[in-house]
Amino acid sequence: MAIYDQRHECMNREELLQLQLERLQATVNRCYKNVPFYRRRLDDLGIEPEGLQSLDDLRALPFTTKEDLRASYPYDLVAVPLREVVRFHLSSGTTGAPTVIAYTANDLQHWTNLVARNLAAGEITREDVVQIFFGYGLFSGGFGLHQGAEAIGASVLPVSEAELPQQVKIMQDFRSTALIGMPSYALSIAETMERMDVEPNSLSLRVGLFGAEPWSEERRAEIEQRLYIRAYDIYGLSEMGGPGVAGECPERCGLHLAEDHYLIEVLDPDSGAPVPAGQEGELVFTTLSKEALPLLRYRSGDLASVDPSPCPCGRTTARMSRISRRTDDMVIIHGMNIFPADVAQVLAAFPEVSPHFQLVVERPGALDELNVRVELAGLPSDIGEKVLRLRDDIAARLRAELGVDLRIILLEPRSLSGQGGKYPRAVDTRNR
Ligand code: DLL
Repeated sequence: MAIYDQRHECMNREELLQLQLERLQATVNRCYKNVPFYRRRLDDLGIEPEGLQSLDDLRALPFTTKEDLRASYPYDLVAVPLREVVRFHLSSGTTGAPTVIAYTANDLQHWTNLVARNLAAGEITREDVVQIFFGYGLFSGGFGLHQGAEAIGASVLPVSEAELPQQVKIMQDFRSTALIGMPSYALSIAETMERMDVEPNSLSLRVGLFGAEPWSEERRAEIEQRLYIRAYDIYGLSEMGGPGVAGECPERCGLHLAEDHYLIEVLDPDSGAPVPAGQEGELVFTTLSKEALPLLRYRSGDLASVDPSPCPCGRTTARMSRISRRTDDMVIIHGMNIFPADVAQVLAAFPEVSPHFQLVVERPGALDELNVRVELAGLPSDIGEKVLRLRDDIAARLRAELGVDLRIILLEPRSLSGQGGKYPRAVDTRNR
């Protein structure tokens, strides 16, 4: 099976560590020189970039958080003059406080190559007809995978988020061999095919690369059985440029991390101390090659373990496990990342409801659904009419703010808060 970038994916580990150190030094220098936010942070800690002499010195550097990125919207963390920036994407978060990703021409080139590595590891070749149903737009998924697939030389169909029957028709007409998108969407396509009486073996599908939301081995098995493909996991996050951070190889024993472009720490989310090798912790990323948006020790909120042992496929890069869960209550639905804090902000404008609510994500049929269970502050006297109007008002405001469809379920006063406030802010039943 082809390895896209043999030199970097199969590097001797000592050579890799040396490359990481050199790139880390350059990155910290760039941050210090060009980003006032980082200069202040490093000055406050008395850290001089020249003092960074080993990879262990990374631990003295400050963390960067999602809040830091939001606070710097739109350009405050950009480390190059704007004329050097050739592309922006926005995180798929809410409309209220998005985070910006900026790319120079070199950043785009690296990004393309990293995604191409994942595609080659997932068996995609220039013979493939690749149907991409990630969204093309501010979300990094569509463009990111598109560029990588073109670099491989595959024939690319940028179908984006078309209606499901159209996806099926294109699969038939163009004999798509590879599907790329969100795993939940792949299952929706499978269900649509069944409804349209299209047999998977009448198609040419062979392989699929899926990511951008949590999924499980059970979900993988279901996708493989219903679409007659081999399914691979790909991982990334906007703050690191989008997809291309890690991807599975045919051994499917973890996702190979692009360690020559990202320095990965696995830390205890509470203490911030490294966890023992092989144990689960929060993935914390430092960019090593980014020009437009270098980030130091970015707290991803994703929990996984990392295994640095060599893989039978020949790649020497460490492998991360599937993301098991997150440190916060972010839920991902239809590719949108929803934070309970943003929901709370919208609900705060409604005096009729208490601050207690719960996000429940389910998959009752073909599509994932988001239910927001909201506790009423008290019971209005003319309860029927008022409650219906309130429910519709809240739903409309949340839909506009979060950019996803959802249903509001109003609960009697104290049905959540009565439990001593000990209830999860988000419940995701999709992967159970
Ligand atoms: O989802 C980038 C991406 C696009 C990755 C296409 C893969 C394919 P964001 O919208 O910023 O970026 O969401 C990033 O999604 O922190 C994880 O919590 C979650 N996530 C991404 N890939 C996976 C995966 C893109 N394979 C957030 N498994 C991350 C589980 C994933 N969770």
